[in-house]
Amino acid sequence: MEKNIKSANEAAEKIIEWSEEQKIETCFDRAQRLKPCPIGATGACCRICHMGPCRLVGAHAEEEARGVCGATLPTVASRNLMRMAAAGSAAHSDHARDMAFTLLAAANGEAKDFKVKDVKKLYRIAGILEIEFEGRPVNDVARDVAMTLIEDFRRQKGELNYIKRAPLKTQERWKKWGIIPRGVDREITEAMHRTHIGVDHDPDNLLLSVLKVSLADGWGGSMISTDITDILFGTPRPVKAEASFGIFKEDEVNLVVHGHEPSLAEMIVDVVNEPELIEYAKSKGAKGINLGGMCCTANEVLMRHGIPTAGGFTNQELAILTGLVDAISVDVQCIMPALTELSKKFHTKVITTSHKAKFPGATHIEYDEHRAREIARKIVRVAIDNYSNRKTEGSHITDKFPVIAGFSHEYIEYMQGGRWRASFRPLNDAIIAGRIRGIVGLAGCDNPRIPSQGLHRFLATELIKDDVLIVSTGCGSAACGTAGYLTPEMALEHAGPGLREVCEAIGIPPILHLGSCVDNSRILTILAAMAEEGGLSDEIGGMPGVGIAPEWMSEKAISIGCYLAASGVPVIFGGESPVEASKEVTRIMTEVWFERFRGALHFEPDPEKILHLALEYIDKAREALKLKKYEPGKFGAERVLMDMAARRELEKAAKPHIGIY
Ligand code: NFS
Repeated sequence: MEKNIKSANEAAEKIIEWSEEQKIETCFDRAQRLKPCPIGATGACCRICHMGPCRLVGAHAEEEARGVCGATLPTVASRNLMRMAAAGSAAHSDHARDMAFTLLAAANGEAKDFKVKDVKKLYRIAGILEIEFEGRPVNDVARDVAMTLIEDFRRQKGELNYIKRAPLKTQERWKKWGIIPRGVDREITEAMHRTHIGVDHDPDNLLLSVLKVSLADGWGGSMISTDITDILFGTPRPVKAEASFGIFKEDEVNLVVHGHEPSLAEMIVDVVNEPELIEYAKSKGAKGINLGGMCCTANEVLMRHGIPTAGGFTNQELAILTGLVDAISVDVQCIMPALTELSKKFHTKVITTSHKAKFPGATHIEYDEHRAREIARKIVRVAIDNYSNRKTEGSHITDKFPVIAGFSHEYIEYMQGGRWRASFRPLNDAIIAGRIRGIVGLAGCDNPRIPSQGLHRFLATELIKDDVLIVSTGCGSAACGTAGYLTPEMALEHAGPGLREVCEAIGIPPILHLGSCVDNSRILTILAAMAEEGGLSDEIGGMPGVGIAPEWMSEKAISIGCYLAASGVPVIFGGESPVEASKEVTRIMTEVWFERFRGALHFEPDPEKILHLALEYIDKAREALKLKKYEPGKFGAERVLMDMAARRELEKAAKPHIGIY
């Protein structure tokens, strides 16, 4: 009998097998037991009022099927999508709001444990926001930046501050179709209003509003969060770290930070090195304190401090199953409620820290940025105190892989020319020359309904083989990291010859880890910079770039997919479509959106087809831009060692001012 693989990650699979032997249930078992409702899964179930739920199936299963109020299938499917996008936008934006208030409190001297770490980034953002910064005290500038960005949440009329960061042509498209967000909160409220019974029933109009509420995330919440996090904790630069379950240490206190908001985690990173706490750990018999991360909080502290990651969404229960985690401190989003029940079978303490996210059975230590250090210490002490309760049971796994992370927009710019000539010219030129075929943003969750992390791995290897540079975020990065893909060696072994040359010349991996899911905003600013640099498209639309979220599951992923589509990026999601039931909605999201915005949102369960569609989009964009036809293996069919002669040859072939070669 063929083995039923639940995770494509070998270490994860070993733990899952162990849990099966122990008869301990995980999300993988529940995913197999609970089949998705075929009506709800395709967007045909309306449950927004109490005349229903109306299930639009049966004799009138086509587009004309109606609920009790008369709402048609396209209306119902687009309303369902809108609620997902609104929730996703709200999640990222509420996170961003907390970051903005933390910056404000730090600037006012009220959150004494935090201060502006990256003054250069603060000035850069102040410049974008047209805030005077020269000669002013840093905290005054920080206060003005925080207040200006806080305005983005509550503004009633006008435009989000960052809309102007998009290329003009992209902005014009938004203007033409009326989807420029005014204020984040207003768009989310309006999305909820429009989807109330008896309001908006025109699928096209509803779907435009899906784009609007999602743009409020991409060019609002997420971008604000990325910028403020960089300002407070530093803009990432490449760091070396490790990934997978082997990061846990048998003889040290293992504390995991899990969730999304980085302020508390930053403070924990700081306090675990305090001599008193290390001494305290030693007094309990441990050799030290070992901090690891999970999901996007992991990505935040990995990008800035090289804190190792145990992986993404589907790895969280498995971390507890190692038996080595003394405490897991969670903040918000993507935290499985199953953790508390599971932790009872082990010694792990689950610590909740946000008033927004409480779990029955967890220890609650509420985070307050005004007392961040004190609270961080308290959490570390809980983990230390629990070390002696560690039992021997658990699936102890030693697998771990090196990871290079930390590719911010700023660093990518810097690596292409150094301090004085930083630009996107070399990247654009490498694409123009066909050395790099295109760019794919590989993002989104991992999912227990398929052999989890497998699609990320398949697409990552296939795309780089085809000379496609990958930028990854969120659990896409975690899936690549825990498979050992986030290293420069990956380019030597798996990348196509053109991409390999570029990677070798700069010394970068072919998969660039950009950060957490809110850092998908870095993809927007990178694409905007590439448009501004010239030689490719003069807007985000039309670039040889595609977004892929092969294992998505969260509402945040829908919001991300939609803001990328509205910005001009064709996006392909894996799995079955949540609007599958309506052909009209599917048509609007693919054909109509592409016509208007040069972006689209597809759902495609077949991984081979995802790959094919992505490459087709890239090649068509190259053709429309009149770039050289991509020829596989054209560049350096044999492995080229980049000696000076080779560099000169390359420089001749490309434009003379190329900096990275
Ligand atoms: Ni993104 Fe990050 Fe992961 Fe999915 Fe959840 S952790 S914010 S939503 S599961 S990628």
